[in-house]
Order: sequence, then structure tokens, then C-alpha cells
Amino acid sequence: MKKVSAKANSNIALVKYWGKRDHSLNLPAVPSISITLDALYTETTVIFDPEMNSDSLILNRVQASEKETKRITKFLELIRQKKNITTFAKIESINNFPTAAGLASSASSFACLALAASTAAGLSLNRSELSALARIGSGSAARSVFGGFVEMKLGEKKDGSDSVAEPLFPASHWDLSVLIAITSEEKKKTGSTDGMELSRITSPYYQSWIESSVSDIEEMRSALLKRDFEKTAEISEFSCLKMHALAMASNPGLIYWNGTTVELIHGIRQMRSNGIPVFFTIDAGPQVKAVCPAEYTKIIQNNLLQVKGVKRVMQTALGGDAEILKVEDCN
Ligand code: 2P0
Repeated sequence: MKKVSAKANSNIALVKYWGKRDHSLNLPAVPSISITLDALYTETTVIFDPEMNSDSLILNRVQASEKETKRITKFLELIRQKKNITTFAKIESINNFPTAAGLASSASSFACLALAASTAAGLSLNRSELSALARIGSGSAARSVFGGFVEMKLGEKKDGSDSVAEPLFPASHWDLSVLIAITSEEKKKTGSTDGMELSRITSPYYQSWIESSVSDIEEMRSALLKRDFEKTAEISEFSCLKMHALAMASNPGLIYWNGTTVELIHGIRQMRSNGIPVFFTIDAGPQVKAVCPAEYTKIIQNNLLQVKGVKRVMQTALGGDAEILKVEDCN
């Protein structure tokens, strides 16, 4: 029996994922590109214990709800099937940032669980297989397997084995800083999974969203390669606002923003027109992430804190791959 601890960083997409083409394998309908965040991470410890009668999950030091545990059990079944075992697992997981407030906790959680649980079960998956496994837990988790700049491929195969993330550039490629303006710590009302399904079924913009995603990816890849800040800013904001327009045009409309989110969008654009290199991106929640070259961190942080309604501002550099922290033999 091995007790395995792992760590995985969160990520934010610069070209967004919204929509699935297959539910059971959790295959995305669009490719995406993200940056991995060093200061926002999950640490998870897993042991498969023959004395357990069911899986047990302790999340942020508290026994998880039945719903949360069920989602984990469904995920662990994939690992048990691969290894041909029936043993239940004991899991302890900690996020060092607010859960379910649009800060991509499922990305770091499932990347971390995929790595810790597959290792604890005795599977040795390569990074691509790990990414495919993490994807089944949560689409964005496939990207958190890797550090730096990451592309989630659409893939073509029916079994989803090529619908995996791949590293584009390491974090050292471009010294970017991410400032996260927290505008609310409340749990969001509609999670991403339900939100994207609603958009697929009801939003008249869905088909255009799918079709236009490919050129966004190509342009973003090239902008990142050249470290072209202006172009990176343009495509990121375009992809972000397009995703939110798609969500807002669902029926009933999904509005993930609050008033402060909108003030921040204007504030960041104002800074950019004043010559400060910064752009925004926003996920399925009201927090605003401002991305800038590292040397502009302080001035932008001060400006964001001036915006009424901003509760606090977190800062992070880009981070590395998901990694094993510790393996203990418990026989
Ligand atoms: C992204 N988001 O690309 C997009 C932008 C939120 C907005 O990936 O259903 O929790 O588990 O695959 O990964 C959040 O969606 O969704 C997400 P599931 P996930 O980061």
C-alpha cells in the first residue's frame, strides 16, 4: 500500500473552453490555451486502503458532502478499472484558494487527484495519459497537468485519447504576472458543466463560437511564441468576452459578472490605453484576472485595489507541472 501526496497548480485560459462534444468522456467542443498559476494550487494525499467500505474525501479539512464524494468515486472507478482493483480510497485534499468562486478549483483538484491516485494505485501513466484521465474529471484539469503555457487539443478519436493537453512553452518563456481581483467569495449559482450545456442547447451563438475557436488558437499560439503582448491581450479579451456573450445569450441567460467585474474591465482597458501593458480575462465567476509583464505588477495591483468593490487582490507568477510530493510505503 502506498500513500501518495501530489501537488497541482490551477490555470486560467487565455483562449476559453466552453462546450462539450461528448459527456461521458468529457470531450471539449473547442480547443483552449491556458497559463498555469504558481500560487494557486491543490495538494492531495491518496491511499487505497483494503479496510475502507467506501471512498472517503476530506476537502479543506472538512468531510466532503455526499455529492462531492460521489463525483470522486466516479473518477476513482476509472483508476480501479485500469488497475483491476476494487479497493476504496481515503483522500485528503486542500486548495490554498477559495473553492468554486470561479478560480478553477476543479482544474487543480482533478489534475492533482489524477496524479496522486494513479500513482497510489500503482499505475504509471505518462503525462499524456494523465492529462486524458484528468480531463474526465474536469475539462480544465487536463491543462493543469502541465506548467507554463498549455494547449488543450480538441482531438479526433472517439475514445478521447488524443483529447489531451500539451505544453506549448515553459513558464520561463515569458515572465508574466497574474493579478486576481476578488469581487465576491460567494459560491456561484450555475457551475461550468451545467452552464456550458445550457449554452450548447439554447444559445444561438453556439455554432459561431465553435467555428471561430480554431483561428483564436492559431493566433494565440503565434502571439505567445513571439511574446507579442498586444496580440495576446487582443485575443484573450476577444475569447473571454465571446464566451461570456455566448453564456449571456443562453436561455435563461447566464450572467457570471457583478458590477465590480464590469468596473474592472473598464479600469483595465483604461490602464492599457494609458500605456500600461495589461489585459483581463474572466472565467465562470465574477473575479477578474489581470495579466501583465511581471515588472508592471505593483502599479497594476495598486490600481485594481482602487476599484470600488474589490475585496482583495491575489498575485501569482506562472507555475510548473503537477508533481509528486511524497510516496510512503504503508505495508
Ligand atoms: C476554461 N472554464 O477554459 C473555461 C472558461 C470556465 C470558463 O474550463 O465541465 O470546470 O468539469 O469540464 O473544467 C471550467 O470548466 O468544466 C472551465 P467541466 P470545468 O478554463
